[in-house]
Amino acid sequence: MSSDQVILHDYPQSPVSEKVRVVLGMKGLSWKSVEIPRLPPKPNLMPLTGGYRLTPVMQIGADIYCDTKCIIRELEERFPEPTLFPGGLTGLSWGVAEWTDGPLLQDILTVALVEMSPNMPKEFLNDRGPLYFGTGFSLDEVKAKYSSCLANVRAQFGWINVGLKSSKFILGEVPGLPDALAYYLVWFIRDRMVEGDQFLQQFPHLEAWEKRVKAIGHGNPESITDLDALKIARVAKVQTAEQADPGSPLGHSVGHEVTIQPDSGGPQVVGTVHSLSADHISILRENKLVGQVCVHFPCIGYTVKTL
Ligand SMILES: N[C@@H](CCC(=O)N[C@@H](CS)C(=O)NCC(=O)O)C(=O)O
Repeated sequence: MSSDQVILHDYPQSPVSEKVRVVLGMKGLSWKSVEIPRLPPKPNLMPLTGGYRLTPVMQIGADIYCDTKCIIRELEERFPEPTLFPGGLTGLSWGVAEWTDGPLLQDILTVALVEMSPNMPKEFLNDRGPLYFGTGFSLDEVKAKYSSCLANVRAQFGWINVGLKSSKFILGEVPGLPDALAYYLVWFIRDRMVEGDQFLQQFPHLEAWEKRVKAIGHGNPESITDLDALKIARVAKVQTAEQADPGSPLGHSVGHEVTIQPDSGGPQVVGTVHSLSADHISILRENKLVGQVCVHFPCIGYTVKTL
């Protein structure tokens, strides 16, 4: 197996994974897919991530990438052509992610949860409610925000629609990261909103673009089992070199024992700092099922504490 073989731990219904699947399609990659459970426990993912439970997770040998920011950054690094940043618009594209994965996603999560709640199994609601709306989650409070969130989505999809009047993709004539960032949200609304098809009809340029992005596809995925993925990690060596970040305002240093936790909550991952930059933090961990792995996180959206 090539040392760059991408393994995505995902499940078909995951919108955030759809963002990465589209990026894999843009890059025309052949990749392996491990279908993981939609609810914890995820017993054959935890040895790789050390407790991180969100979806998707990317594995390349014994290197484990948590969060789509980190995954996409690594994909661009390893497979630079075709670039996700046509015209060199790297900074702007990551800025777009702060909007699409932030306030726009939050509006859409409100709409989707309310739409799905009548048919949602109790254990799913009990998991996703606090995950996306905090520990004080109340379905009634989320329902009260439905109309204003739908109005927000309408306004923001309207901006994208207008922008697509005169160009094939968001940045111009070729696809780039902002297309994947916006597409997964349209995919999410179409799939989860009962009248999603009707809602989206008011955005004709966006719908035409949606077809173009869909046609890009997902590259060439092939299913493997979670046990295969654990074995691949076990026989691989960590590829990431040690890297310090003397400018870290938080004072993190290679060799420190730290905990890393998503700001949205969930278990802390414990490990030894191995590689740092303004954008990422990578830690080394040991587990008897997989040996030594390097687990990578973005800095934004995660809290790191030195032990
Ligand atoms: N910031 C994370 C968010 C990931 C996320 O919220 N993913 C959803 C799936 S679409 C999730 O993890 N849901 C709970 C689960 O799968 O256990 C990222 O960009 O990867």
